[in-house]
Amino acid sequence: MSSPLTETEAGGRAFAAGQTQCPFCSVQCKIKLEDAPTPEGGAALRARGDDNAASEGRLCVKGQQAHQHAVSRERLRYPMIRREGRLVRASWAEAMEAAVKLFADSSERYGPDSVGVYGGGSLTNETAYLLGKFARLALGTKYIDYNGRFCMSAAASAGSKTFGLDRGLTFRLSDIPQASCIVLAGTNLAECQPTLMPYFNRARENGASIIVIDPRATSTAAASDLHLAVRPGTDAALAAGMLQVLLEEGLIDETFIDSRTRGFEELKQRTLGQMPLAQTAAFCGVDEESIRQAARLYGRAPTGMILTARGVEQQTDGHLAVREFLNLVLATGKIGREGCGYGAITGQGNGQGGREHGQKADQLPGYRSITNTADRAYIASVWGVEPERIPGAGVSAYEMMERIHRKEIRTLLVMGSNPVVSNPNIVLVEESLAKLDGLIVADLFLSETALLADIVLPVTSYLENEGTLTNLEGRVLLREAVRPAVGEARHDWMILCEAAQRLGHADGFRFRSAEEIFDELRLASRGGLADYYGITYERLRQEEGVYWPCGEQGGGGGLMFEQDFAHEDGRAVFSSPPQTVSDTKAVSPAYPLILTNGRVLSHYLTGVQTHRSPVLEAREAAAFLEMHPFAAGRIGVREGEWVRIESEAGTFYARSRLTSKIREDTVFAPMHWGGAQNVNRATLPHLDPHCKMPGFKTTPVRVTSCAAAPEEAVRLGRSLVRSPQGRATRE
Ligand SMILES: Nc1nc2c(c(=O)[nH]1)N[C@H]1C(S)=C(S)[C@@H](COP(=O)(O)OP(=O)(O)OC[C@H]3O[C@@H](n4cnc5c(=O)[nH]c(N)nc54)[C@H](O)[C@@H]3O)O[C@H]1N2
Ligand SMILES: Nc1nc2c(c(=O)[nH]1)N[C@H]1C(S)=C(S)[C@@H](COP(=O)(O)OP(=O)(O)OC[C@H]3O[C@@H](n4cnc5c(=O)[nH]c(N)nc54)[C@H](O)[C@@H]3O)O[C@H]1N2
Ligand code: SF4
Ligand SMILES: [Mo]
Repeated sequence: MSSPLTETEAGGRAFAAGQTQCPFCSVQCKIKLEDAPTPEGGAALRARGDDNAASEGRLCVKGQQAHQHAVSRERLRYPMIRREGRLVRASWAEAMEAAVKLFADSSERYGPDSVGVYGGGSLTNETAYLLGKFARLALGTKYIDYNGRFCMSAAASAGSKTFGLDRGLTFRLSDIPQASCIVLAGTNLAECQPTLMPYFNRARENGASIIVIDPRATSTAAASDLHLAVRPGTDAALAAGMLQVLLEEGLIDETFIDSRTRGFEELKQRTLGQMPLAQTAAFCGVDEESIRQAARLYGRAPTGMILTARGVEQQTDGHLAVREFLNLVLATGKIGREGCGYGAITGQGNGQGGREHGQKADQLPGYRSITNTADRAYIASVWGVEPERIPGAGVSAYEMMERIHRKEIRTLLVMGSNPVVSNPNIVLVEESLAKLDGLIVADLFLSETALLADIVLPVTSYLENEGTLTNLEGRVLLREAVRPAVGEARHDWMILCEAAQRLGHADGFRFRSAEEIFDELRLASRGGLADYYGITYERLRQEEGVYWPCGEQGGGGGLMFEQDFAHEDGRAVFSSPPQTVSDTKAVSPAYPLILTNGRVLSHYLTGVQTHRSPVLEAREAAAFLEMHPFAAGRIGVREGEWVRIESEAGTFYARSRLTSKIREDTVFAPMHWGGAQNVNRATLPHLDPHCKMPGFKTTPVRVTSCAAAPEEAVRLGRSLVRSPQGRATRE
């Protein structure tokens, strides 16, 4: 097996300057990395945007600084094993032997399903594919899921049910300027995919109206024509209200509905019996006229797009809320032609590819289903095993934590995620991880989760690891390595191959390069919904990425559903669920405010990477709580002081930030901090029944000033809570 070049082999310094790709969000901006002399005569790295079809040469502040974490001294350089309570240096042979022993012992004593695997959307397609294969064949467990459950599951399940297929954007980025009306619901593009903003600005210059639906007047809303400051968790009702207006005012496309869809009559009946628009408006906390105006702008526009992101989707009714927006797309026939379509704005760098090739509990490569007999038989034939060898469906990411809590899962491998910060209901998750017989974490850093591990495996970063990633528009991109591995770090896929061999499953895991894995993935995805068969490394090197589906016949066009949808009869499906208001969202005298959460420009997810970049960390160094000055005034909270935020699930701390850009009944915290500043200490474990997405974005809370004891908050913010077994802690 080939191994990555070590620093010594490469002369202890960088390879020649090269082209890479930002490790953060789903745009996957291309980067030219250069050695640049510093004024002091030293050498540093400089990142410049590299021209390409998606980002058009732009980079945001995170992309400009991404290499800072990759070259950080805090990178893990060697494996570690916990001995007498402390993580100490070990050789790869020792660490792998110990990891495999944990898997094997667990499996022997409690059965193969006592081992769990937890992946992530930053992993390359090759690693994500191999992780699924590793779980099913080498470990023989049904329990695998990944952090994308918290990210894409609502939109993905809604897209699959409505169109028969889920690909983030159903159009090309370059189509955006052609749209005459764009609805941005629960997305803060300006901070989360900043390099895409020029596409929307161009649409506006062409006369498009932009409608933003968000409880906060975000920087995205600042660039809009109409902002609906919706009460968190009420988007489904809002979209249903917009449909009511479209029907009342005859702004629907009957030809499209007749020829290309199913289920409109039921939806029409539901809508007739729906609550009056004034009541919807009151429920959503916006005025009736704005709902009418939004519906008219979208309905009357000759072309239009609707995009949703986590604000709409991370709800206990996220699946249905997205489907209500999709009803609008279908009812107006705004899909399958230029300037039209729906987009679920994928989040992570490989949030798209990471959800296609088998690291999801119910999924096999190529978007195949693990419960479908033909799909199982096909993948079994590619893997050279009997279909019975492939276990059945497992459970979602948070449900794995519950099973760990119940001691059904005893050993867990985490690759590319920091679940002890990113899951909802962290109090339970901490207890769960402390109960494990074995926790093995493969990461770049000692993340909050790695700190709890029994075995820590150092992996290569985006600068060092070659592979493909699929961006938010379904464009597969090849990211080549530009630097040697740091210390003894290994590629994720190599770790999986070696573990499989040590578990006695060398067959099927004898890969010598990422490209060899990709070639097997191509075959495994062949004929599936996400078909990569026609994509090769050679093609990816020559073209600026290739769109899937791309089968034997080529394909690879970016605009979807021009003729047919992906359901067997070629039609898209309306949904008409009865209107319900989930009581988990209700505030009460004890918890009178609604806590929502999200992102800021300079940090990425749980912050493991961006907190290690000095430039990014300098921009935001602590969690904050955005609050309306009136709400703050009522409870005596002053600007900049520490506040305690409590829900039924738990408590976290943040510094208050007073702003009239947020609804009075809502507070907002970023998700980028762990420890006592982790917003997920307060989020609740309620899951959407359709897709198991947690209701991250709507939690009833109370806020109190803790000006009297700010040290408590600061101290807790910097250290992790010691677990019952005295596992690890960060000093
Ligand atoms: N800078 C930065 N960029 C990122 C990331 C990051 O961590 N940092 N993460 C990446 C990832 S993985 C993802 S998933 C994406 C996320 O991208 P987004 O979904 O755009 O990000 P969020 O900030 O989580 O949420 C978006 C907006 O939803 C609003 N919101 C909250 N509750 C509601 C609601 O009930 N209804 C509506 N309509 N809106 C609501 C919030 O106020 C927020 O402005 O970003 C990607 N890009
Ligand atoms: N309250 C609240 N919670 C949320 C959200 C929210 O909006 N609100 N958003 C949710 C969403 S959308 C997401 S995507 C999740 C993300 O949640 P996490 O999965 O916890 O996100 P990251 O912080 O990206 O953690 C990734 C870890 O993998 C490591 N890593 C990076 N690249 C690699 C690699 O190539 N290989 C390996 N082995 N490791 C690597 C990083 O160092 C880091 O420790 O959080 C979810 N949690
Ligand atoms: S974070 Fe996203 S928008 Fe910013 S440079 Fe990276 S890929 Fe591009
Ligand atoms: Mo995400």
